[in-house]
Amino acid sequence: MSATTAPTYTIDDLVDLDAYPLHEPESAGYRAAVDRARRQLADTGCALNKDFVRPDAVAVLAAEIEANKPDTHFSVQNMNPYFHTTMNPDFPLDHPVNTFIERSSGFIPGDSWAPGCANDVLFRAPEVARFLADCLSIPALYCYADPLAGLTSNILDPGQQFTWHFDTNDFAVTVLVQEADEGGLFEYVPDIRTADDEGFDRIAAVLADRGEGVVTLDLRPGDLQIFKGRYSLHRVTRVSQHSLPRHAAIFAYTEHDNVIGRVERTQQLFGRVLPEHIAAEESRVRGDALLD
Ligand SMILES: O=C(O)CCC(=O)C(=O)O
Ligand SMILES: [Fe+2]
Repeated sequence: MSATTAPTYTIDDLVDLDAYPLHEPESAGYRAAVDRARRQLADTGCALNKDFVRPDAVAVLAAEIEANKPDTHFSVQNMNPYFHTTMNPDFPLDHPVNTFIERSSGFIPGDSWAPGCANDVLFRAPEVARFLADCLSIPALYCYADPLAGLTSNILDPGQQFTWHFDTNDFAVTVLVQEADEGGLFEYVPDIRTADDEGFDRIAAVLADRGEGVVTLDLRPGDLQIFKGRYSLHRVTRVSQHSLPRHAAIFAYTEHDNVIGRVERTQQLFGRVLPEHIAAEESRVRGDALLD
């Protein structure tokens, strides 16, 4: 490797393979890790794989995010839990559809990462995808094919918050890389809606800060979080003005191959769309009838 070649990483550089033997899926250690995650997912819709990333690798992930941070697309908007920003006259004024709260955060887009960098290797490693699929009890997982939203980093600088929302993808996988020292907490309400019940009353209560069942996750740098964000309302609380920024690596996977994001959402989160997004919009087949 020449001095000018960027380092490339392998899974054993990045993951604590003693605690999470991803390379030995028949081992007792692997089964134990999968069983623990399955129990957590069944109980709360969220599996927390503590210290999944090796401490020295967390520092590499952090340095890559810091280096790519100038590419962050920051945006501030008042949005409802479905990422909409305009009133809908079909619903009452105090309805969740017409409740708009500040989201002020940024994303480093998928096309910022050098292939072979630590964030990219961790996201694309087949061992990681297999482990995640096993934890989720599904046959296989594919990297989200979206060129901007597949591998991202969610950036919350001091003063910023990511308000209550649902994800478009069924599962989200997050590695917290740098925690805020004040604020920036991940909060969620497990399974507040289902594919055929929007759960508007429960959601309205949470948005009004009198919700039931809000869980604050004990998420620390290096932890790998598996989260069912399509049905669980969630947010990142405001990072205090004097805090360190909060940086998380977000790995988006799908159950089907070749899934790509909506034009409107992509524009909202990344400030631009690519030709792939426009082409996909024309041939889209929806999996459910939820608002979004
Ligand atoms: O930064 C996080 O921990 C998750 C943020 C989030 O919910 C999202 O990006 O959809
Ligand atoms: Fe989310």
